Amino acid sequence: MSTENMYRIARDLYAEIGVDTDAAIRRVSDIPVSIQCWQGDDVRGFENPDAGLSGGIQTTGNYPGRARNIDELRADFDFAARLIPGKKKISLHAIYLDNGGKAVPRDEIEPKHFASWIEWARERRYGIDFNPTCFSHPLAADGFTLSHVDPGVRAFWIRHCLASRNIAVAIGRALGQTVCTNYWVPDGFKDIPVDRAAARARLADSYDQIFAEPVDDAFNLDAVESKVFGIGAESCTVGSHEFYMGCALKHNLLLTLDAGHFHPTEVISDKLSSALLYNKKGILLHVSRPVRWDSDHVVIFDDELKAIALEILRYHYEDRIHIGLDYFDASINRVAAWTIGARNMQKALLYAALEPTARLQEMEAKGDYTSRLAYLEELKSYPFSAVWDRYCENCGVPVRDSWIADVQEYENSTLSKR
Ligand code: RNT
Ligand code: ZN
Repeated sequence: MSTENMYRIARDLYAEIGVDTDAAIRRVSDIPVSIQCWQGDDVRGFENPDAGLSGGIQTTGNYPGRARNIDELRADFDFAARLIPGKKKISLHAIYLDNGGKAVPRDEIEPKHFASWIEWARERRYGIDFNPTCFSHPLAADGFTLSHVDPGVRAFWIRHCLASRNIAVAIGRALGQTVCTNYWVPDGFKDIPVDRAAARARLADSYDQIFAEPVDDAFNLDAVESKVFGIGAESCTVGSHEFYMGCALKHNLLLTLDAGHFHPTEVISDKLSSALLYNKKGILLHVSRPVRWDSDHVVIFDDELKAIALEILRYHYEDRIHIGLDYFDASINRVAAWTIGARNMQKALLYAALEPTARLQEMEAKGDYTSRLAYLEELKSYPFSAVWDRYCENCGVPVRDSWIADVQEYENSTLSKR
């Protein structure tokens, strides 16, 4: 059925509460969402796909069809991208390098190892984000990298981060866009340490070295990601939230907030307006779905996802909040996982763009909390889905559930043959 009639009714209904649905669609079409490459192959990469995933993060499940090489990953990503509306970036990790079959030590990676990614992204008008990979490596096997007690190991990871930053700047220059480079290290203690202070001082010193030289903001923005705990590092995470709040302010970096990296009743939607007051640079989001722990489930259209989107749009934070997805589920079709999560992120942004925020804020300012609650609840049953369908149609991507059959077909013809 065509979206036209339903959209017309929805547009009129939203107009009655002062919301311009066409403007909402235009607004959301301009917000890039960075999609994590690592959903496609269970965070293995191409450095050594058989090396297990380490660093206290885990993919569970063995659904058939994971991408085994660079061509398969790109083909799968392209397939998903055709099903997802909106502006896209791909977030790459250093281990997704194109080394032409020749092993390159992680502290020697160069922009040329990402040249084919740049060309691929340029043709498709995708932006790129970047991540040094400080896990799944023999020198990270004991759980420490940038805070390692051995100066030689620590120096190796500093060189890897510097090499990654250099690659990110080169990508940004080549594509004429801004890369967000995210630093996350798994460093932490399984059991209660007696010198967490020294570990944190070493981590701080590593970042002093990594961020010593400024780079051009137009091409690269560095971001640092905290965490509360990891598997095998339950007692103390060296790079805690407080650590990185200070680190980001000191070095003028983006603060990365991952939805799964806080205590289970804490939500990142509430943190944005506080963090941005003091951190003028901005925030990188790792939108994820923690189920009881940092489980990295596929993002669904739940209250917290809507709250994140609402908080971004209510205060016009689009320029300072960079939206990235970070989840990895190996128990379902991975192309579907990409599509479901990214469509949901887009859906939440559009949902937020349809809020009559100024009116609600007026009620709140007057102390009329009754009306605020009443309207917030009534808004939930406005015909949002008709606007969403229209947005998908405008973007030339499948409307409603029609994409599911496409993915099943791709599974039958391609993924299941791997
Ligand atoms: C780990 C962090 C980190 C990774 C990716 C692969 O807990 O969330 O961002 O998930 O870099
Ligand atoms: Zn993350």
